Amino acid sequence: MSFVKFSMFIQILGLVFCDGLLHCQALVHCTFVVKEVPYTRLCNTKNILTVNGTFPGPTLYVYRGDTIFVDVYNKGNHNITIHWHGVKQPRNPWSDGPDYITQCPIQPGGKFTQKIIFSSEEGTLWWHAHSDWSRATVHGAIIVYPKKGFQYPFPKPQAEVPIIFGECWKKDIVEVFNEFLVKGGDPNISDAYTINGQPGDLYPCSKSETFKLEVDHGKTYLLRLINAAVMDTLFFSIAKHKLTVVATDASYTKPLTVNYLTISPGQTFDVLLEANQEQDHYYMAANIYNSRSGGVFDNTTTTAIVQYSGNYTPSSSPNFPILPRYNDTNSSVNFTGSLRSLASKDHPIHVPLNITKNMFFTVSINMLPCINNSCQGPNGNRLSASVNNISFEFPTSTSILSDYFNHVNKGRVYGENFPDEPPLRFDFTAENLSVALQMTSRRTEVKMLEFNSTVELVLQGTNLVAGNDHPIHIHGYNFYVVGLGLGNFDKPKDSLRYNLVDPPLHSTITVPKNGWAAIRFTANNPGVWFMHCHIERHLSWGMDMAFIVKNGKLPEDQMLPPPEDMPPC
Ligand SMILES: *[C@@H]1O[C@H](CO)[C@@H](O)[C@H](O)[C@H]1NC(C)=O
Ligand SMILES: *[C@@H]1O[C@H](CO)[C@@H](O)[C@H](O)[C@H]1NC(C)=O
Ligand SMILES: *[C@@H]1O[C@H](CO)[C@@H](O)[C@H](O)[C@H]1NC(C)=O
Ligand SMILES: *[C@@H]1O[C@H](CO)[C@@H](O)[C@H](O)[C@H]1NC(C)=O
Ligand SMILES: *[C@@H]1O[C@H](CO)[C@@H](O)[C@H](O)[C@H]1NC(C)=O
Ligand SMILES: *[C@@H]1O[C@H](CO)[C@@H](O)[C@H](O)[C@H]1NC(C)=O
Ligand SMILES: *[C@@H]1O[C@H](CO)[C@@H](O)[C@H](O)[C@H]1NC(C)=O
Ligand SMILES: *[C@@H]1O[C@H](CO)[C@@H](O)[C@H](O)[C@H]1NC(C)=O
Ligand SMILES: *[C@@H]1O[C@H](CO)[C@@H](O)[C@H](O)[C@H]1NC(C)=O
Ligand SMILES: *[C@@H]1O[C@H](CO)[C@@H](O)[C@H](O)[C@H]1NC(C)=O
Ligand SMILES: *[C@@H]1O[C@H](CO)[C@@H](O)[C@H](O)[C@H]1NC(C)=O
Ligand SMILES: *[C@@H]1O[C@H](CO)[C@@H](O)[C@H](O)[C@H]1NC(C)=O
Ligand SMILES: [Cu+2]
Repeated sequence: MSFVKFSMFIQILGLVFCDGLLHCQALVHCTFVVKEVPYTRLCNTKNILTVNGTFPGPTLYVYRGDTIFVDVYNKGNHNITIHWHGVKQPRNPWSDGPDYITQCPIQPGGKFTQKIIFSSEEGTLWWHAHSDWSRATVHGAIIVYPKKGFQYPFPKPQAEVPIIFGECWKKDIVEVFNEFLVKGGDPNISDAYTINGQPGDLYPCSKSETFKLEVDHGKTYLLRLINAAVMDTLFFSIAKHKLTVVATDASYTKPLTVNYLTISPGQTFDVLLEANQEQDHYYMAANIYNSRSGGVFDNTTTTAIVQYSGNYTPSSSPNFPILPRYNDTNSSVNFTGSLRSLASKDHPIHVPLNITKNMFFTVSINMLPCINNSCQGPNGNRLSASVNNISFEFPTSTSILSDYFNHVNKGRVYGENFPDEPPLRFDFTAENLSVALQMTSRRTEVKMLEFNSTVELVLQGTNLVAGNDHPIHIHGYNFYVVGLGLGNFDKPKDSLRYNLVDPPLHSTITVPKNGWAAIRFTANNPGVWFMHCHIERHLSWGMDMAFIVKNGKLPEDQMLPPPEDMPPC
């Protein structure tokens, strides 16, 4: 096991342009020079919160099984926490990051040393802020190489390139967030999507800085895709080139060759790109997959360029890829449903077959009564969201983890009665659902799980208020997606069609609009682990809950003690 220390400085800077991505290689002590670079994006200049002055922030490079330490210094003006997305952190929820779930925020001027324990992850992950919506600009890639001496389960690529999708607003994200809280409706839509921090040619003021990937004809490149967008699922494609998915959420898949892919906020894909077309320049592009009917959405398109090396006369403008239409649910579900685990001798899978804990959770958009008659949700209500009709309320005085660990009187900031089932069975995906069903209420409830229980959880989307896709992310675990479908889950019928042979292993799964996903995992990582929709407005509305996985009997099945420098509330 190698122990490496990195430092991160969070600062507010003028917008900076990150020319390529800045790296921090495991085992090598590296220094970043933080500097301000004048930059005008989307024809306006503003300040953004970053790590080390770059957007996206620095990439962390580690080997499978490494443990690293990151000293996070908050030199900005906002409370912040950092989450290591998709890193299971065995027995160590202390460094997981979601504010008021596992820690109090790092306040301006504060510092927190986070210990990040990698275990079976291998591939692409990412880190991001986990407090309010600051993750919009506070994020970066994590690349987990195979252990030294081991190879990828595919031919070694010529080069590896993080492709990080972002989403930005002309206004400060804090203003957008605060206005959203006050008005109780949908937040303003974004003004642009980005690839590695750049909106691309199709936006004003952005052409010259479009991200460019130079390729040699005949070589293969590993693209490490990360959707760090705040709200939106994206379709992605490269003109005239096929993409071969080889991993998702840092777990290998059977090679899946596609013309486009769908990537939800929170998800990552490792994708091989073979530079096998005519020497020329080609667009890679991403735009929204918006499953919600009606309403406005950001329908702009972000682009980057794939540029072949050599002497040739390129076509006058780059070829443009064909992307599915914004409302093409079939294309979205078809891609998600086509993924399979590699499930090889070197990369075996362990799907729980004997289930000891069955749960069924509805994920819904809801409404709350408006207390001051000025809310912008439907019928003057406040928009909200829930899991099993409980709209999650964040504690404010301490974290759930701290309360749990210190055996504070049960019920101080959370209850232990999160239900296994929704309070009411109804036709979840019916076209017209009564307003009475759409209302919800707010509470802080967790689900207690016995150590080592084998869990099946069916996540059911509903059509309350507005059916929508929900990319559900679970901290501390990844899980096998044994089934996925549209409509209401029908256990006798649908469970017969489960894939128990090579289901994909995810840490974020998109529950399709008016559809369901069935997942399985073994609850062998003790701690407090947040589960939430990775669409930020849904998270803020309460589409969240937490699991508390109890300690096992053996010392190695128990939570590690807290570090001494946990940020205070
Ligand atoms: C961030 O910047 C600090 C100070 O400039 C530097 O020491 C550190 O190595 C950088 N962190 C990473 C992850 O590159
Ligand atoms: C949100 O959009 C409205 C209408 O376009 C505009 O008046 C308002 O200033 C915007 N707010 C923010 C924070 O961008
Ligand atoms: C309405 O109530 C919400 C929630 O308490 C509050 O955030 C908002 O400021 C209020 N709006 C007005 C106009 O008073
Ligand atoms: C995108 O939205 C704009 C403004 O609402 C509209 O004029 C345009 O037609 C839309 N484009 C597409 C491709 O839907
Ligand atoms: C998608 O939207 C177009 C109009 O923009 C509409 O004609 C089409 O029927 C929609 N498709 C689906 C599957 O809703
Ligand atoms: C989507 O797929 C279903 C089932 O394959 C089919 O019935 C439906 O017509 C398709 N919808 C569109 C818009 O292609
Ligand atoms: C995806 O679409 C292809 C072609 O229409 C079809 O053969 C395949 O079964 C679909 N897969 C899923 C998972 O829907
Ligand atoms: C399944 O698990 C239960 C509870 O742990 C146990 O009693 C039972 O023997 C197991 N069944 C099989 C087939 O392993
Ligand atoms: C749903 O409600 C709309 C408007 O009230 C009505 O036109 C439509 O027929 C209803 N659909 C169903 C399936 O009841
Ligand atoms: C959810 O709970 C609220 C009260 O908190 C109730 O009014 C509503 O009918 C419930 N909805 C469902 C779908 O259970
Ligand atoms: C947990 O499950 C694993 C695998 O099924 C088993 O090897 C181990 O003994 C179990 N531990 C406890 C404490 O039950
Ligand atoms: C920052 O965090 C502290 C500790 O939890 C809290 O008291 C304070 O209100 C927070 N500040 C803001 C602006 O949220
Ligand atoms: Cu959601």
